[in-house]
Amino acid sequence: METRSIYSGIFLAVLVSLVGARADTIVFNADYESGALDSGITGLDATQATAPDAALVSTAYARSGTYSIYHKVTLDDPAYVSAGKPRSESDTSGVSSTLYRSGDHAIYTFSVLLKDWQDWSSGATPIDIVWQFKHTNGSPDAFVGVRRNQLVLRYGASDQVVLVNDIRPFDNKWIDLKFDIFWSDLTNGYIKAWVSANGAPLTRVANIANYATYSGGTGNFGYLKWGLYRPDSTSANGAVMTREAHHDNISVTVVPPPLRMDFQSGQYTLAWPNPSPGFLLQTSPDLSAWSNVTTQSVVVGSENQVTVPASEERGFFRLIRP
Ligand SMILES: [Ca+2]
Repeated sequence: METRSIYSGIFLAVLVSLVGARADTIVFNADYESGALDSGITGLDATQATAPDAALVSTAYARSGTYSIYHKVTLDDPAYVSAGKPRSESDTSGVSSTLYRSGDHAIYTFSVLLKDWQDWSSGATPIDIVWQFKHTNGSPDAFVGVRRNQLVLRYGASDQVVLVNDIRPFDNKWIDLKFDIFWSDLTNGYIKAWVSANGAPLTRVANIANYATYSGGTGNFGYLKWGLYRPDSTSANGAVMTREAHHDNISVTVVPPPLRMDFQSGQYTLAWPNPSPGFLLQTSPDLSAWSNVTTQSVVVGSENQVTVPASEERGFFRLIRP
């Protein structure tokens, strides 16, 4: 019986990791194929700007299917201003599946097309932002924008990674981006970034590790914004008056925290990082019907732990964010 229990434990451990690896979940996908400004997603806001062409669903360019979303900002025109700055941005603060907190791990993709993008030649160097990981009540945790003729990722206090060194060959071409981010208010966060311009292979361009990724603001969550935000661009500093961008294929894939298991003295201990906000431990006898583990987890060191008796010959566990 003892041998059998140990075997069962090993078998289970293998399967736990298998379930964990398979449990990545696409929780958000805006491809605009509904033809609507919210891509058919309740709570997805397209813009706060009032100009009729501040945000449009467009068939002029599409990374997938027929449609993308188009944003436009013209300086010195209040119809392209919101919250006091020239901007027109989609905003997921009303889409709960996209919100992130310290302890979350997710993979983000989006494609951006810089429409007839006028080159920078000299003078002031404002940044035109096309994507934000926006922390509430404060600065973004990270953002992507065009400065001079480079597509850059800004993160931390004022750190920067170049994503595309020269965007000038890529006017009206799609640039695909992928970010793998562990959000943390401690020093164990990371951002990995990949870029593909105009159909080239996806290439790793950033691997920023061991810093507090979740530290831009003091609010209790972050969300996503895409479009155009031109915080430093003015006609007085010679910035290009009108900028336009398309976005498509915006997705969020939630990666569950790693689940670890020990077997000792006839009991299984399941452990995963604390905090892991929103995640529930579930069990299944057959990988088909899943139910929540009702035993309350306890915090031990940096982990949540649940101990369950090894009374069944087999069983499966997973972490899931419903
Ligand atoms: Ca599309």
